[in-house]
Amino acid sequence: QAIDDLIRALPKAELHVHIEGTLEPELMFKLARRNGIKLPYASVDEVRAAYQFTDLQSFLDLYYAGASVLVTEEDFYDLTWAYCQRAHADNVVHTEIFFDPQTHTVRGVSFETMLNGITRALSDALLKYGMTSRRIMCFLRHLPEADCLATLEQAKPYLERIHGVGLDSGEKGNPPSKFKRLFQRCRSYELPVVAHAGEEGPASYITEALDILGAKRIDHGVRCVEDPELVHRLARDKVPLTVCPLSNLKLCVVDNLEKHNLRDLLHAGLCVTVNSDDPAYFGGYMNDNLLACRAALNLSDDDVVQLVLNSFEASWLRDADKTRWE
Ligand code: ES4
Ligand code: ZN
Repeated sequence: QAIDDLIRALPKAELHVHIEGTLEPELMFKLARRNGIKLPYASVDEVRAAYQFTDLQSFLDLYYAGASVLVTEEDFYDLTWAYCQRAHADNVVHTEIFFDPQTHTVRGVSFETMLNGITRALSDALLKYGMTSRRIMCFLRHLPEADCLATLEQAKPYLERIHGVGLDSGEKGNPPSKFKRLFQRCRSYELPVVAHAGEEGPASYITEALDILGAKRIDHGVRCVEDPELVHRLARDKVPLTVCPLSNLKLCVVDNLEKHNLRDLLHAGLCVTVNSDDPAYFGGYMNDNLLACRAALNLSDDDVVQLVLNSFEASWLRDADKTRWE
């Protein structure tokens, strides 16, 4: 189909991808062997077979376990470079990558190790592909606010290399209001804020992310439809939503892609974008997500072009002072 060729050919920006979620089973095994770590799986096929999730938590358990193979700077480089190559194949020309320092610092992996590996791969992607990027540090919301505040203090020497902050992990029972002081401090450091909200949690978490955390972009946000006034506000204020359709499907946020509200939200005038979230776990990178939505929701050429334009509009690409050519 011509529209599918258009999807593949268009240059795109990815705004919602967890670098730890790009760890393909093959690389997981390679790094486990390299670091002498024993995995609870016998083969790559066994790992893939385990990826049958019932909700966000059932995924997070495997995602955090998988990340334990990431130890050295080289590991973070290999992970990030593999993602850049794969994203480049999808004509992703700009990417804003989440990383979860708390997943690694608890195991004794330093900020220096993580950031050096990630940064070096992203600068190679700029040199080799012309791919621009940003790094967004996410806090794990299942942990106490005090732990997150300590992580922010640990990050202080590295803020030159961190373009913004986010909030991820288990949403239910961990409302944005739990992190009011943390994000107040982030804003005092002039770090732009994004937050996962309205993925599994209620629409009120989206409102809290905007009003209490000062989020300028909402990750997922699909449950906004439960509050029509909020939908109106998101459209009026052009608050971007970084939607991840195959993620929503794999984590049973929607029963099938035909029922996804992406197209409705787009037609309601919201700045909706399509992203891959944790592509190694959810079975699809950027183009897979767009192609699946095109088929399931019968998207038009105009819909596809609007989604892609939105990805650049919602990006931090035009914050030119934040472009660092390292
Ligand atoms: C995540 Cl899909 C999703 N939701 C919340 N936190 C996450 N961390 C990695 N993937
Ligand atoms: Zn996410």
